[in-house]
Amino acid sequence: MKIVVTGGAGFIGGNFVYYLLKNHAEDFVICYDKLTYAGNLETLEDALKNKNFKFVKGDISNRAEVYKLFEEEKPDVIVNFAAESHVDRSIEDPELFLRTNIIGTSILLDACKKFGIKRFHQVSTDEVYGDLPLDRPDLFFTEKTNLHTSSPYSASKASADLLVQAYSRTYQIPATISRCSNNYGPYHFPEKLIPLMIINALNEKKLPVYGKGINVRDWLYVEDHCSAIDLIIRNGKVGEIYNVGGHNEKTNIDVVKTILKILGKSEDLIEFVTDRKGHDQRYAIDPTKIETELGWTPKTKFDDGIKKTVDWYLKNKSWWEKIISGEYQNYYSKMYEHRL
Ligand code: NAD
Ligand code: TDX
Repeated sequence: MKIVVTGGAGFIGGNFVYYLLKNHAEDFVICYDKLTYAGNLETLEDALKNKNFKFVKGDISNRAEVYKLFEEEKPDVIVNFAAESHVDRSIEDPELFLRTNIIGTSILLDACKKFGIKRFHQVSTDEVYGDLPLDRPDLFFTEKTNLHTSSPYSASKASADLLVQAYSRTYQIPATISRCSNNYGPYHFPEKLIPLMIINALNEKKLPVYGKGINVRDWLYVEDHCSAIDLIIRNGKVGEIYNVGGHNEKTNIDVVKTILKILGKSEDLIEFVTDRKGHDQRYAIDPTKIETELGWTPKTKFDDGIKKTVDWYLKNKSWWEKIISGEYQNYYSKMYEHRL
């Protein structure tokens, strides 16, 4: 199969490229990526040496570029990871989120309709379900939970999901959707909680915890997300949605303390700062459907995954040092100075 991975120069897309190259030598993988601030060709350095891999620079919201990709490559499968993915950035400036996440997805779907496709897979998120209250640990998101978004980011992802469902029904695009909980692991951009805290702790900088740090996220090691998507594109039923998560709920403050403990750093580095606007309280996925229908199970326990992740950041300083020495510094001042 010829598989196009959009957004493959980012965190999860990059890990998915490696997952495919390692587990499916029979497939040919194309990464299609605009290389925004979050896209990094260094993430794909080893993939670029593989004869079964090719990189194409392009924007999913540029119709001419997307149609050219389809004309030239005639892909069998599209896995759409390409997105603006950071909630805090969406709160500052929503427009780009609408263009990339909604218009971009619609253009990919138009291309599938025009040129044909065997499978279009949309990588969505648990954030489309909104949040759950902290005092109801018995509640979980299922595929039947109503969409109820909180941030411009989650609203744009929910809109994209609705378009995928509409194209699937109206034009018979063979589409599937996965909605995963928070990922962590190698190549995670340091604007997100876990890599930001690891890197700040290594640099003896303060660790900015929003609010009281009691918000809960359901963490999944990125390779387990990749194995779920791989199963869905091969065995998943067209038209279906699959929730992906490993019952791994942690408060933010617990995650931060765990990272400090692994690194042997003091908890005095923690600094409670102004909360995120509209901050979702708790995410928690019920993965029963993908477990029972497709036999998916997550392999990495949080205690092991977080140690592997910290270790990766220790061994790959050159990957993140280049990122944090550039434009990232302006981003950091803009996002964090006013929170103190
Ligand atoms: P990321 O920000 O690390 O990577 C996004 C990638 O998309 C980058 O390589 C970027 O260059 C590329 N991109 C952005 N706009 C583009 C455009 N217009 N055209 C082509 N490429 C473009 O994001 P991530 O954390 O790897 O998330 C990937 C996908 O998974 C997103 O769709 C996100 O909504 C979803 N998701 C993420 C998580 C998570 O915890 N990170 C959880 C569930 C779902
Ligand atoms: O500096 C910080 N301090 C802090 O307390 C940052 C960056 C985050 N937080 C909190 C906010 C959240 O409660 O940590 C939690 C996790 O924050 P993020 O890493 O920004 O992730 P989140 O908002 O949960 O969204 C992530 O999971 C779902 C991804 O970024 C999304 O792309 C995905 O859809």
